[in-house]
Amino acid sequence: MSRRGLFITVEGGEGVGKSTNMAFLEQRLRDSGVDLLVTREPGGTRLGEELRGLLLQVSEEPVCATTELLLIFAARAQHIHELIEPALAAGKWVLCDRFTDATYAYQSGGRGIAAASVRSLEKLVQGTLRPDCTLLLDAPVNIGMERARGRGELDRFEREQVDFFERVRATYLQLAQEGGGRYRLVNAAQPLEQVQQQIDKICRELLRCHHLEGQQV
Ligand code: Z5A
Repeated sequence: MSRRGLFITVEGGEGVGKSTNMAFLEQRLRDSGVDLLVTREPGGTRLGEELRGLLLQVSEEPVCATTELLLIFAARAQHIHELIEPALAAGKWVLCDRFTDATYAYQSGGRGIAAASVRSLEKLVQGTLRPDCTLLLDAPVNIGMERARGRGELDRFEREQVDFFERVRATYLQLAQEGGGRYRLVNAAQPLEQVQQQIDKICRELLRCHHLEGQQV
C-alpha cells in the first residue's frame, strides 16, 4: 500500500501571483520526482468547471451570498470525491490553486457570511480532510489590484471594491496567524525572483520532511 500523498494549497487575494507561482511550484516539485496532481478551485472536475463558469460570469441577476457559498461547496464535494481523495490515497501529492481558506476569506470575510456556517459545510463536505500545507501569498491590496487590472476583462469577483479585498486579505492573515503550523506566509509584494526564492525554500522543506531530499531539487 502506498503512503498517503501530501495536500498542498496555494492561496491569496487578487493579483498576488498565484497562477505564476503555481506553475513555478509545480515545475519545482515535478523536477524533484514528485508524483503530482495539479488542480484548482472552484473547478477541477467537469461539473466543478461548469460551476466555476457560473460563479465567475458577470450576470444581470445578482448572485446571493448563500447561493455562492453552496455552489462553491458543491464543486468542492465533487472535487474531493472524484480527484483529491483518490489521488492522496494513491500516494500522489495534490497541488491545489485555492481551497476552503478562500471560502473563509471571500464568502465569510468578504461577503460577511458567518464563519460558523462555513465551518459546518467544511465538516459536512470534507470530514477531516484539510490541507497539509498552505502557501499564503500576501501583498497589499493596491499592489494586487494593479497587477490584476493589467490582465484585461474582470470577472464577477474582480469587480469588487477595495474594501472587499481588504477584508479578504485580513481574513487570510488571521487564518494564518491562528491556524497552527500548516501556513507558510510568502511576501508576494517583492519582485518575482525573490518571491520564488521564498517558495523554493518552502519546497525544499516539504521535500526534506517527506524524505525526497537528495533527489534533483
Ligand atoms: N473563490 C471564492 O470566492 N471562494 C472560494 O472558496 C474559492 C474561490 C475557491 C477565482 O479564483 C475566484 O474564485 C477568486 C475567488 C473565488 N476571485 N478572485 N479574485 P482564481 O484563483 O482563479 O482567480 P484569481 O484570484 O484571479 O487568481 P489568478 O488567476 O491566479 O491571479 P493572480 O494571483 O493574480 O496571479 P497571476 O495571474 O499569476 O498574477 C497577476 C499578474 O501579476 C500577472 O501579470 C503576473 O505576471 C504579475 N505578477 C505576479 N507576480 C508578480 C511579482 N512578484 N511582481 C510583479 N508582477 C507580478
